[in-house]
Amino acid sequence: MIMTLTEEPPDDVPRNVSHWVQSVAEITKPDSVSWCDGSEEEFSSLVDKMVSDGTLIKLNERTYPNCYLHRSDPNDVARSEEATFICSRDKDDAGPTNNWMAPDEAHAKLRKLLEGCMVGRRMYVIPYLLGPVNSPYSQVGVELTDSPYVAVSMEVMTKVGHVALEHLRKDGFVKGLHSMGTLDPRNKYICHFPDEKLIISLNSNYGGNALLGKKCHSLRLASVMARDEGWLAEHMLIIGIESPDGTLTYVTGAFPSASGKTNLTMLKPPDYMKGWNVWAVSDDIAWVHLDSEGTFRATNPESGFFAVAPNTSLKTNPRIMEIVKRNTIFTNVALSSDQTPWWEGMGEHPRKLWDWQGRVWTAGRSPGSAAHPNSRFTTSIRQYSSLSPEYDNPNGVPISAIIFGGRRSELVPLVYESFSWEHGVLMGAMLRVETTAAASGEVGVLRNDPMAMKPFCGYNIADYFKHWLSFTSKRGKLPRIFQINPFRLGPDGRFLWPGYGHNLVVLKWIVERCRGRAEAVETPIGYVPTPASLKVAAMNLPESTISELLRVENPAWIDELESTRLFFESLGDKLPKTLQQELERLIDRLASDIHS
Ligand code: OXD
Ligand code: MN
Repeated sequence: MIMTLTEEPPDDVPRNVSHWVQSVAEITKPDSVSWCDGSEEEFSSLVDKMVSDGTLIKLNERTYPNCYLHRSDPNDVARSEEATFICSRDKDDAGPTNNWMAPDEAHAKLRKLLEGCMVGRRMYVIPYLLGPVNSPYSQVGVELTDSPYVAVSMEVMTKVGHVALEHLRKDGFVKGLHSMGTLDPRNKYICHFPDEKLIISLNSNYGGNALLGKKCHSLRLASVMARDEGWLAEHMLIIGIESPDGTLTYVTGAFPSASGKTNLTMLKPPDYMKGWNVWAVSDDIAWVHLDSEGTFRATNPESGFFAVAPNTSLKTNPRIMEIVKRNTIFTNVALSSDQTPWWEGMGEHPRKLWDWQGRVWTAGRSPGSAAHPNSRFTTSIRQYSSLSPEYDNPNGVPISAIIFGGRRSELVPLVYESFSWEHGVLMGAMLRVETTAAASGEVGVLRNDPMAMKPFCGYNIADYFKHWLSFTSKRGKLPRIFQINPFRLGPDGRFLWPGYGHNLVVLKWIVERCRGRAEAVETPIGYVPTPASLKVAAMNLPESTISELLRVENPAWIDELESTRLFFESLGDKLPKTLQQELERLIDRLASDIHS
């Protein structure tokens, strides 16, 4: 029985919200409408209902209390970039890296698909708040969905109910309409209407396509608002790095999907780094505003983790392994006979296993992996013991550095720092990384993913670069900019750097650069650490490995910049001149270094 869901809007619902809900219901024709209040009772009753109709499988209550497994449609397992559209009035505003559809055309097409799509279903109304309570930076959205799985996931990932309605009275809200429809991949659309602050998503039930507060609102629509209002909505983690003297240095980091952002956010310091710690503020998204003093301040719009399961283990991320053992929804992981979840990279696999589609799976005999490579867990950030006490700060945390990263088996050194903000913007703009399973499509191919925002920037990427560059003219204390690459391979095809907890050595160098303490050598691409400044003695890494990790190979960089040049050319006339000049300068530095 769903006790807390009512057919009538609660008293605190403003009329503009109830009118919109009614107008959507007239088109989609759900059997009933339920207003979500985000309470525990509501969560439990939704979960119970899904367990009884098979949408969720209850996991072992003794070892995984209050945990559930959801198996998605096998054709609906990742973000669908090919079905994602920016419906700006002007095509040029969507730019060359987005799919565009004219708003009228999109409305007409979607209207047909929406007609009666919720018949026989309940429509959930989910008012949600993104960001800290009482923060000038927070935003409200209302998602309408016919998926109870989306409803409970939104209750983990955002703040649902009264708290959102309270904020809504002060500011406007983003409208999000989602229907699983028939899950027909040929009619899948994730459409964003920046001028109407509206998202319509049809025929998918996968996280990034369906939890509209996440990529659709917090990044695609928010990036447009950020451009117009002078702030940044970024695909970035936020962490506070505590050094032994108790000082906290906050940094943000942009890495493409499934490239270790969650692991870095939850880094557990290695034994040889006593007194250091990493406090999590966000593992995926950062909203960064300039305050009246000119400090960049970052908040996390989200309230949960929606992270990739495979390769998460006690070795790679011991801190998350603690928290996914309770109150967690798993999607597309494998299941053992004692009802516990399993995925590749977790450790030895149990004798009997069902794969992510519920089929019996035997290692060495069954095809493919037991868990889907993009299987996920959804869990509340509140469960995390190293959550920064500043997570809730309505003013956010002050940012000293911005880090770019991603998988590069060659070329990019372990860490280096830009010469200036403009050079750092170039570093982000030319980010080219190996693709992962988070989006549908080929895995492991190099693609340009500027600032890790290629799939998430809601407007013309060239204008986005211009927006980044505009911060030099503001009265701001610009953060330093770095790039890191823990994924460089040696000649034997193995990772040169041990990664995971050891990445704190790299973060320490960054912190010390921010404090003007760590040494670096000037190379054509930027400041690279001296081997001594990395102080890796305790890690017993041979000196030759360290030099390999820090090596800057000029001819290979010149080749890389050729592909940057082609990428920039593909962006057309809007590419800011400053960025072009930065690129030419970098090429000149590399060329003259070769010839000197
Ligand atoms: C995510 C993604 O789910 O980036 O965070 O795809
Ligand atoms: Mn992400």
